[in-house]
Amino acid sequence: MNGNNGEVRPHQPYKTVHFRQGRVIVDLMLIGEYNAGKSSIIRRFVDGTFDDSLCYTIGCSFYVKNVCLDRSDIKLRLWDTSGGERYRGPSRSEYRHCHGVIIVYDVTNMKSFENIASIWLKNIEQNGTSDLVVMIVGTKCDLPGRQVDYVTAKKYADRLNVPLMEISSLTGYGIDRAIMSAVTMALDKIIQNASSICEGEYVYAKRKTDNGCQLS
Ligand SMILES: Nc1nc2c(ncn2[C@@H]2O[C@H](COP(=O)(O)OP(=O)(O)OP(=O)(O)O)[C@@H](O)[C@H]2O)c(=O)[nH]1
Ligand SMILES: [Mg+2]
Repeated sequence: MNGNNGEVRPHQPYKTVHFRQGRVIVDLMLIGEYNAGKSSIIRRFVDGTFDDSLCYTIGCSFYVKNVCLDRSDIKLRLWDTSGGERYRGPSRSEYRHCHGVIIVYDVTNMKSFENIASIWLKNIEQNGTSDLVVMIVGTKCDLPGRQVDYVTAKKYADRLNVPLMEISSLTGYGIDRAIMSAVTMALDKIIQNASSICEGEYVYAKRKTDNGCQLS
């Protein structure tokens, strides 16, 4: 998979969304506790592989995969971040590159779940844009010794009105579904904010016209 630390311009809302030419870019950032499993999720989704000796992440870099949603090509950039003690979440300028955030916790580590409220959501509140879509993902659900049960986590997420899914990068369970749900949520927001859409067969066209947006 290709990491990239190059400059990426912050997002401006799309004036016209061109689905046909595959020019729509969706940026999702993964945040969460040190060792929670963020890089492994990206690796599994982008490369289809799992490495049990993955090194911790330093800084912030992105990985690209072209995905297809409702017959439209979308360029997905997944931003990997560090969960280390010295990094307590993305800065304002890092959030400005992104449409959505996936908060990752480890189901075998209660602290990684408790820190969602005390660190990661606070960080989003302080630095995130108002348009950011948020999803919570509990990973490593293949492992024994679970500390966070699904029902508790789901109730918590429901109270926040944020979707929650459990996944495993080792087995691949739930990975595609979780990432593609986040892409769909982000795309909905992009479309809501656009003033026109050039979509060909795109099924979102219906929703767009419902919102009073012009189709070209
Ligand atoms: N069994 C199992 N192990 C996992 C899973 N996901 C990650 N791991 C392991 O957990 C450790 C940490 O995974 P990373 O993906 O590096 O975690 P991270 O959140 O990127 O960590 P930082 O970059 O330090 O913030 C690695 O040893 C992974 O192999 C999973 O779904 N199942
Ligand atoms: Mg990492």
